[in-house]
Amino acid sequence: EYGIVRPKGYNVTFHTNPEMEKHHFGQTHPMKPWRLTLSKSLIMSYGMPYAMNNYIARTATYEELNDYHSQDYLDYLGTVLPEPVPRDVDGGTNEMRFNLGGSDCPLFEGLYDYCSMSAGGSLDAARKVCNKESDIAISWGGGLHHAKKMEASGFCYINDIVLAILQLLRCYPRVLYIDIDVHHGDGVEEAFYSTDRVMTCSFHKYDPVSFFPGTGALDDNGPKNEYNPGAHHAINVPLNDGITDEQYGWLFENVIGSIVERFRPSAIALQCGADSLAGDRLGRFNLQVQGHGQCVAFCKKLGLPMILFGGGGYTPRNVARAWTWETAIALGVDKKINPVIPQHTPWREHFRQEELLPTLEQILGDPKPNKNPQKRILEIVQHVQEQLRFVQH
Ligand code: ZLS
Ligand code: CA
Ligand code: ZN
Repeated sequence: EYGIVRPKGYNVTFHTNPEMEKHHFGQTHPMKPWRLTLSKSLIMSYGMPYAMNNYIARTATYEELNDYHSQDYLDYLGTVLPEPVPRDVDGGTNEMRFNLGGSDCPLFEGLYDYCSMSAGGSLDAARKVCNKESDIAISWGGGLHHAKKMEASGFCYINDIVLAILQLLRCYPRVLYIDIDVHHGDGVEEAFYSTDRVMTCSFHKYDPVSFFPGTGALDDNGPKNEYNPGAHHAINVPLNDGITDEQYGWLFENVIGSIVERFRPSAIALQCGADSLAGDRLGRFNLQVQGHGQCVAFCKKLGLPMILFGGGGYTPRNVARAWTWETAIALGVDKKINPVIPQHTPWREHFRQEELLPTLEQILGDPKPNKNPQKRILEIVQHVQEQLRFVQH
């Protein structure tokens, strides 16, 4: 009926938990877990579940979360209720200690369950890739790249990516982490600052004063000292407002191509934050679904085992479009997708017919002026090449 068949000898696994999507950060908060429901229903409308193995993500256990996060932090995260009575503790409240309960990282009903489901999906994905049951494993509910060992940050409480990469390191010697969310992947970078088995590479809007989190400058490449094997293993691609598909695609292929040549990763973890799309409520770029998906297509062509994570994305219908398109790319059915939205798509009213998939001329958002001079783009590529010379091969 859909013309979508299971690719022979190639396994894509899809990990989601419908319970996760029911959580709310609060009325005005930009993070809307129901964007996952919207994405999944569009993916289903195209018949894609027939071509992949679908799993309900487990909730991660306390012990699993403790592989990265501290007990202090987890214990507190597990006991806090919405709007807790502030308690006085030496040096401030626990909310202050762990950056919880502010407007970015509010305390909401079922917070601990939400976090353990997001982490559970990404851990399941990593295990399937480890035991070769999956060539590409998808965890759109994960990708929460800002969470720290003992601190919540930027809508992220538990760093499912760090936990998943720790799993991958049990069976693969070297993992390349790539982050195309519009924000800097600071939490993942920090977690692997001192190992040469993980190289991290984030593309992001960079403005140290006015754009979150303010880190990820071009010359931030990991602490440099002779005792740190992780030096030079953090790559940052700081960008300005309005970057286009063309520039971004050229940069991505150059930077990732050079990294792969030098670092020779054995697996890839790709965070596909959709807030780098044009028209995003928090984003600043001009990327279209086509350009965003091109990054996934390029990584797939490398032929390495891979996990695709979600991440940011604050204009829900565009998030659904991008992650649907990228699921199709993972399955290798992107050429078979009929751009006409199937009649029976739930929430069909969220999609304007002509806007759905990049096979039709679709422009997301009002184009912003491009503040990325070509000279700077070349400078970035040159700096990355110089950093890579320090990497052992
Ligand atoms: O990468 O910029 C900040 C920090 C502040 C400014 C905003 N106020 C509320 C807190 C202090 C300096 N935070 C960013 C976090 C962005 C996280 C991105 C996550 C990810 O995509 C991965 C999932 C930020 N930008 C925008 C907001 N916060 C923000 C916008 C609107 C609102 C509503 C709810 C809360 C308060 C009003 C809020 C936050
Ligand atoms: Ca990024
Ligand atoms: Zn983001």
